[in-house]
Amino acid sequence: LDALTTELRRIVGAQHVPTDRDDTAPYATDWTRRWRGATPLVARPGDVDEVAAIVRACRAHRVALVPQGGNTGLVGGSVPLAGEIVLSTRRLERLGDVDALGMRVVAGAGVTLEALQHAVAPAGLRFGVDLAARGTATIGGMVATNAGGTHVVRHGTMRVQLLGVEAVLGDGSVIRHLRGLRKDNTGYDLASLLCGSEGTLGVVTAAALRLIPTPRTVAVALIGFATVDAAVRASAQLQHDVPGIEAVELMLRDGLRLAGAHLDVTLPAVAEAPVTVLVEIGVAESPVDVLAAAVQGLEGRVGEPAVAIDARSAGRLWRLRDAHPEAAAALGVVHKLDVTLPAPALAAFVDQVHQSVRARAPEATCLVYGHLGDGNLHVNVVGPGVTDEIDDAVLDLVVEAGGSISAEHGIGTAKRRWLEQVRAPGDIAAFRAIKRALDPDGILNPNVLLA
Ligand code: FAD
Ligand code: 2HG
Ligand code: ZN
Repeated sequence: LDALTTELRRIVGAQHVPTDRDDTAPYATDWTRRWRGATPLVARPGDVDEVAAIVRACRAHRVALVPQGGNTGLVGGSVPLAGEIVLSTRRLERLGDVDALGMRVVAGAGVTLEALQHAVAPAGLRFGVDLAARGTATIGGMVATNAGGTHVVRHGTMRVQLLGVEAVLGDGSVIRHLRGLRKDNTGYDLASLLCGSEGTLGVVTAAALRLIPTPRTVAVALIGFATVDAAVRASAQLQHDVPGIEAVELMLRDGLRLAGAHLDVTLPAVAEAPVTVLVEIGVAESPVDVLAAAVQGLEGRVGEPAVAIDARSAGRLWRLRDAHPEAAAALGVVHKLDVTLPAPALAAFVDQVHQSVRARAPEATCLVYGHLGDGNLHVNVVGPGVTDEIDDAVLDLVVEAGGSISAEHGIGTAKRRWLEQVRAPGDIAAFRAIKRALDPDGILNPNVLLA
């Protein structure tokens, strides 16, 4: 390791290879605090050549590395759990000029989502993926996890925004396809392959990204319902009837109360409903009329919806939704299950999951919220008696219902033991063949995805 440290210091400069425990500790614990490891050093390269040199050095010394961006991942994939070194991409912060005509931009892997949002806004453009960790999550990490977030229902996941990547593969070679054309059928789609690979195939160093026009007007409504079933039906009806649906998010009364208390804000009256749905539409004209008419037609509603048409009050409603993970984290170390359910099975699942947690850990808090429009629920379980057995019980329910055990956060370390049960043997064999081809010595993120 001493020889490797010397070599890495030569590559990136000594100041970018911290080895003191105090300096490396923040890189070794994840956002949830559930996954804690240790690392002998962190390497912080400043460009793609340095990344390639680091990967080659690690390969020569047979030392594994964990790529890390903002360290906001929620499945334990971004931290060194078995003494790996950490390759931090945060210095890869170069952001290219915004191409307003082609509606695209090239961003370094270390650019935060928020920095990207600020950079493209003056051109009347925005980025199709948004999530509450925007201040810290990086473009590289979002590519690596195929992040979803709150606008997938309209714009798709990270993969849909991706026009190309630059990356260093596990064998130290560089792939680069950053022309960023909308249509470009010239061979295998390596960007798509790297997207969602969770740092196991290559270190993403830059991405060419699709941008979208900022809608002229936006309206948000928080609508109350008596049951999850009514909310599921409303979600489908809204998506059928209303143009420009940007988000359809689910919250339950206890989660909203917790978020309100965490933010120290008064909740709108509709928050008293057992179930609430936050809907955003982005359209050219008169969003209020469109939304009001659509809301009137929904069955199973409770109370008067809170409606926002100016950015400040829309922001206030969104903050209640965004604060859910933070508010849950304030209760302790949260077990997070990020799952997709088929729409017809979603309401029953919400009941079953509460029952299942109550039976196993009666004093635990179980919060369910998420991206209703995509059938993506976040089950957060925290408190006394929460064990891996609860994770298993929840994921069993998901599999029985024909859902997915990972909607948007990935497999990471947290769900690795589940992968072989949910993917066909042929799929797993193909995964392994790809892994062997691109990372022949298995030095990239060895604790993640494949056992
Ligand atoms: P990290 O946490 O650093 O890494 C995540 C994974 O990607 C790890 O496996 C890591 O090894 C790998 N990786 C990171 N950078 C690279 C790179 N350059 N090349 C190769 N591999 C790399 N996720 C959603 O999908 N939707 C949400 O709505 C959402 N909301 C969130 C809200 C909060 C409050 C928090 C804390 C997290 C949320 N997340 C959400 C999870 C997280 O923000 C995403 O997974 C995000 O994409 C991670 O980005 P990051 O830069 O922090 O990556
Ligand atoms: C969200 O949608 C994030 O808020 C985080 O994906 C979910 O913390 C979670 O479980
Ligand atoms: Zn989410």
